[in-house]
Amino acid sequence: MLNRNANLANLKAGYLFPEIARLRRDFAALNPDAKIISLGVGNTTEPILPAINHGLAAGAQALGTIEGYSGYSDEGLLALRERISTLWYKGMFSADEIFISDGAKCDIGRLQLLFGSDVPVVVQDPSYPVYVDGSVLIGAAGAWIGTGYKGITYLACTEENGYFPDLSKVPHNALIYFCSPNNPTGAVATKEQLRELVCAAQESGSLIVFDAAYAEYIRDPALPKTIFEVEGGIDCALEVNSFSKSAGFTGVRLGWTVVPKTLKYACGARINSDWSRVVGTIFNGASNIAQAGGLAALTPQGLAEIRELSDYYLGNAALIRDTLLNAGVSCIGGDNSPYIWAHFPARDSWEVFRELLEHCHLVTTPGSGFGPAGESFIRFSAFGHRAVIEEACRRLAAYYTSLKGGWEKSHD
Ligand code: PL4
Repeated sequence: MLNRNANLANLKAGYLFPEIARLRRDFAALNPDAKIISLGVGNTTEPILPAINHGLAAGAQALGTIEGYSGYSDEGLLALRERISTLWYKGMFSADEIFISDGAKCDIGRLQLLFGSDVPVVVQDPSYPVYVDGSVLIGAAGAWIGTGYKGITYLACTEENGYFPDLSKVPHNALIYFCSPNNPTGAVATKEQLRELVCAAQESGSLIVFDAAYAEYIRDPALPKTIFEVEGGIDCALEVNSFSKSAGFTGVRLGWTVVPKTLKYACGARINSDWSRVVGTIFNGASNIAQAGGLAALTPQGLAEIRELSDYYLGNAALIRDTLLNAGVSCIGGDNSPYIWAHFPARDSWEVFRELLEHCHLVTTPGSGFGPAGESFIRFSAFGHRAVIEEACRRLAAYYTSLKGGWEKSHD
């Protein structure tokens, strides 16, 4: 019999989102008449808009013709890489610094192979659980000690620090995961804050993995959409991004990673060359149909559709946020991101999760699933059909009204 990879045994619990899906199933089995609404997993719900969908369909059609057929394209279509460079980065990267992927999450998992198991890992707390769980899988997280892993530095992002962490705790030569707009808090770092982050990385010899999966939700033009807007970012950061939440490609699967050639390891070798080697070895390229859709998404019409779709979800977010605020629940996010981060002081996140499921038949995500600083918070996702979101808001409002005296008083 084979030994189990010891790193797997180090995982504290099941992956957050399947756990939530399991709890939903259990509740539905016991309450078959309940009309459960999910504001939990950040999964898109709206149809792909026409110009982008036409790109996908045309991509599929082309495969049935001699001229249009294509096979493997490991590194991604040249035209797509060039368009991403032009549109997102003002042409500052050559095509061989942009790698097309099957999604940001998949690249985050593969990126961890570059740095081995000895690298100190830094995360915003709270943050998307893949950064921590992926680090556990490659043996970089160490043992579980109470509320976190020994090898991970958790940088608390709280109301007190405006959801931007104290960077003085970044260890030397670390891998820093930084997500803006942040999942789950919805907070977006300002340009000045990203400058601080870049300085902290440079001073500590660290590398930033900047996750910009929600950048298309930024509406405030003063807020940066990429780490490369900040001087020095190119020397200490790589960036992952995705078509999932912008074009509705959560199921189609398409993303990209920028690995500037300026990035080097301590030994002087180029990170870009190793990344090319890693993806060339264990990834066979994104679907050519998805890439045809990606190209369509980056035409003027496609970009207008991205805007329309993200506006729709931001409209949902505003409804949820206003409902919570009217009920006296303090929350942030939802203005430049599809998530609302709601505070339930002194409450256990999972307890609030169960309460919302039982009383409102709403599935949410408990904040503690995103890190220790997420305790007492609940993340509400704004992905859903408008009518469903409105119904969820009615239930929330009715529930809080029924608590007579308000949410906080009934839970003192
Ligand atoms: C549930 C900060 C969602 N099964 O679709 P991808 O791979 O291009 O992007 C995934 C991703 C990357 N970076 C951030 C993200 O928040 C996400 C998606 N997160 C959520 O509810 O937090 C979907 C989660 C999915 C998963 O595990 O990713």
